[in-house]
Amino acid sequence: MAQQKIALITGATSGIGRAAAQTLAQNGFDLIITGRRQERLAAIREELERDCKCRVLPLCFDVRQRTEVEQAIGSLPQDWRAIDVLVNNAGLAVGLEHLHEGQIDDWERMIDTNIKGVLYTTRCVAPLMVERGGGHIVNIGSIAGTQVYENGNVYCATKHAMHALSQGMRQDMLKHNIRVSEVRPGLLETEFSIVRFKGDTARASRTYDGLTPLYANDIAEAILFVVTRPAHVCINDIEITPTAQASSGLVFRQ
Ligand code: NDP
Ligand code: 8X3
Repeated sequence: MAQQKIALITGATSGIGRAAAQTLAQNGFDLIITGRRQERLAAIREELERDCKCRVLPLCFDVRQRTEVEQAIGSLPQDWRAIDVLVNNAGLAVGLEHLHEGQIDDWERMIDTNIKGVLYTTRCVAPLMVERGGGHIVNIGSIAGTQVYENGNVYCATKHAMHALSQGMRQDMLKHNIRVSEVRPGLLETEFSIVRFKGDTARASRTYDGLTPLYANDIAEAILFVVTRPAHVCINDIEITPTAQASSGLVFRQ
């Protein structure tokens, strides 16, 4: 029997990553799920192994910590090293202020997670794909990767970096038969705004007042589509917004 494909998803404890884990598990993938919240990883593993009959390996690490990333991925058992799909999803926005009033610690968290975390993870996983002669990297960018909105300054800059890195990866991986795709959502209701507003759930929920946002499953379905195209097809870039959003700064609220 052919071995199931293996997908490694960063930030699988919540939101898009968690939904992608479930969707890929339901569609025949074995999964390496990562995040910092150990209990959530354990619960998701149990649920997916029970409901989807797939194999799930949890790896608990902080993508900002280079040695943690290297140790976690370096410690993968041989039969988990054949990673077919890497979903670089772990990421966050923290704060929403004019630049001259911004919190420098918030900027560091976003830059370290959204840029350096992606680089550390990709630097560990891509060589395994090169060794095997193929693979697929799916980067979760954002409409904030091509547009900028007031107060979004540093978050938008990190997602612009993700957009540039996606294109750079595609060029560098070309001769290694590694596809690189970017999926770029707009307004989407997950724990994202709760994190951005540092636990202020009332403020977080106002982000979605008067409109139907995207939900994590909408993006999980797009990820599934991207990774199940025939081998000669690479979906380079998909931008997805709610119907009520025309651009970063233009939403229609009832
Ligand atoms: P959630 O907050 O629901 O999920 C974020 C995930 O990232 C969690 O699993 C979290 O896991 C993980 N994560 C965050 N920081 C770290 C870290 N330092 N190390 C390891 N894992 C980390 O948000 P979303 O699902 O919405 O966000 C996922 C991606 O989608 C992000 O890259 C975000 O920028 C992007 N995005 C989100 C949009 C939105 O409006 N929601 C729109 C466009 C793009 P844990 O806390 O357990 O470590
Ligand atoms: C998150 C989308 O535009 O709300 O990446 O910042 S946005």
